[in-house]
Amino acid sequence: PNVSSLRKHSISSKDAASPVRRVSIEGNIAVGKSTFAKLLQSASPDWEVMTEPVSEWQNIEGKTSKERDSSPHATVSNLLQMMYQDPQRWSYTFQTYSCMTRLRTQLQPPPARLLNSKALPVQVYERSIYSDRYIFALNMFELGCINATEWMVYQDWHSLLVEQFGHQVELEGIIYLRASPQKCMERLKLRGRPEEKGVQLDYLEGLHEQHEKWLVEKSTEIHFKKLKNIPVLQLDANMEFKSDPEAREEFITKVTFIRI
Ligand code: TTP
Repeated sequence: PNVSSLRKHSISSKDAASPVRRVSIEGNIAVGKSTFAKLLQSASPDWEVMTEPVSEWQNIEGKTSKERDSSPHATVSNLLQMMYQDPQRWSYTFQTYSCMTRLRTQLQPPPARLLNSKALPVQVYERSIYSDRYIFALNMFELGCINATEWMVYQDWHSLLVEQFGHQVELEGIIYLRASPQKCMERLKLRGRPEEKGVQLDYLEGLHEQHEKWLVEKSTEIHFKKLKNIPVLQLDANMEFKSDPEAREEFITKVTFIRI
């Protein structure tokens, strides 16, 4: 199927269980997923982006929102920074939290504007609960930053979450923004997120390999049947699609018309 045919399909299934189609944008750190997501959103009112909850990983308050109101001095932790500073100690905790916060975000109902749309709404996710597991957590396990017991526990609860909630965040397709690790490194430096200062090229190379194995070579051992058959649209994200209008146009055209 292509995205436009997915849209046709969704006309007839508008009253079915899920009134929206969902697509996930995948790709290496700093490849430009959020830039691309904004581009899609601006290209059509029927596309709605669910952004990644990175700021929650940078500011964890050890209290519920109610408790926070009555105690403004709660400690704030930056789990993203803790993970980069001491990956052996914090990777498991980070991966638990990033997956949980993502699921919570993605489970939120689409805005009324989208549901009332006469057209065919598409929700665009920046990453998915699948890249949490098959890119990052797996990579950390292979690097020895998540130990065998933590990996077992992670996979166990992850599978349970997918079994229980997977149908509510089910994907129609994946858009893979594919760029060289060197290009991602350039963009990472340009953006200058303080927590990522110590990220080395070999870490990005490892993550690139994980994306290739999952989305191109299809050699990652995937535990969910539906995920194995999801169409993947690959886009050459080495192109400067942030600043080059032609590249942007090409991407939009491909997403709308090309088979994925
Ligand atoms: P990304 O999800 O790659 O987001 P990004 O802001 O780099 O994307 P883009 O520039 O393409 O829009 O990662 C955000 C940060 O969180 C990054 O430092 C990597 C880290 N991270 C992990 O370590 N483990 C994870 O499971 C995830 C999802 C992110």
